[in-house]
Amino acid sequence: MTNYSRLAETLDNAAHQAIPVPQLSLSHSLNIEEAYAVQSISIARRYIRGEQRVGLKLGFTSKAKMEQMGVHDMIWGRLTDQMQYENESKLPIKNFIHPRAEPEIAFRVSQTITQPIDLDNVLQYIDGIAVAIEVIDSRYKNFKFSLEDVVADNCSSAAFTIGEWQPIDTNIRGIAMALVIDGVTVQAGNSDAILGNPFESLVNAARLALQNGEILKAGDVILAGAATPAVYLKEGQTVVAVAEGLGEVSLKVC
Ligand code: OOG
Ligand code: MG
Repeated sequence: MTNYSRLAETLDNAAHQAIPVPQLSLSHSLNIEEAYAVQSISIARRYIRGEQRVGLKLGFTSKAKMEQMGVHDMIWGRLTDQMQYENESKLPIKNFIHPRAEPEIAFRVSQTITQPIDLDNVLQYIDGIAVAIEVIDSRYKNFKFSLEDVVADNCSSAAFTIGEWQPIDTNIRGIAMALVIDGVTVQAGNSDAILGNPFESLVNAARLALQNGEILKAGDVILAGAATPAVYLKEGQTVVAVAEGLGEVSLKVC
């Protein structure tokens, strides 16, 4: 029998110590439910250390991301307070293995979500929309993984920062999104690359949360998934995510 706790400990230690480990799938044949069980145990270790869950993220919600990583299913993971950085703050690269940044849209939940929501009523459940940077940092060597590997690894979640919250009537359909490093646009995309409509990401996050007993409540943050491929970060860089109409948000890699 597979020892999920051992696998969870391996991944949690890899994240904590910033030392990569071999893909679990090289030695274990986990199915997707088992991979989520490993994720849950590994995040529980963070909660025991005092970290708080502050929201959820979706991954592989755009073709650009799926193609970059060779993985073809939507995935979800947990975000904790320790992963959150202030806008314009320093990101200490030594805390990460091989971090990459991607431009994202963040939603802030306004009330507990107790039933599935849809595109017609999503706005009742949020009170803010913002541009965000997600820093992903696979705990696997060479940033290579199967779908089950990445799910067990909390979908590579490592850090994020959120720009100023904007009113919920701010347009996010078909807006330009970009990642800019040291003044050079290194990735550019469109918000509708996220499931055809970024609000779909919120609908799916709510559904997945309900299915998995992760109650979304006021103040929780949802990261919708990147519209563009992610880019490796290096010490000394300033990375900025820009989304038309939402403003920008940045981190200094140090
Ligand atoms: C997995 C996380 C994917 C996104 O926005 O699609 C993700 C990875 O690419 O390592 O965060
Ligand atoms: Mg992401």
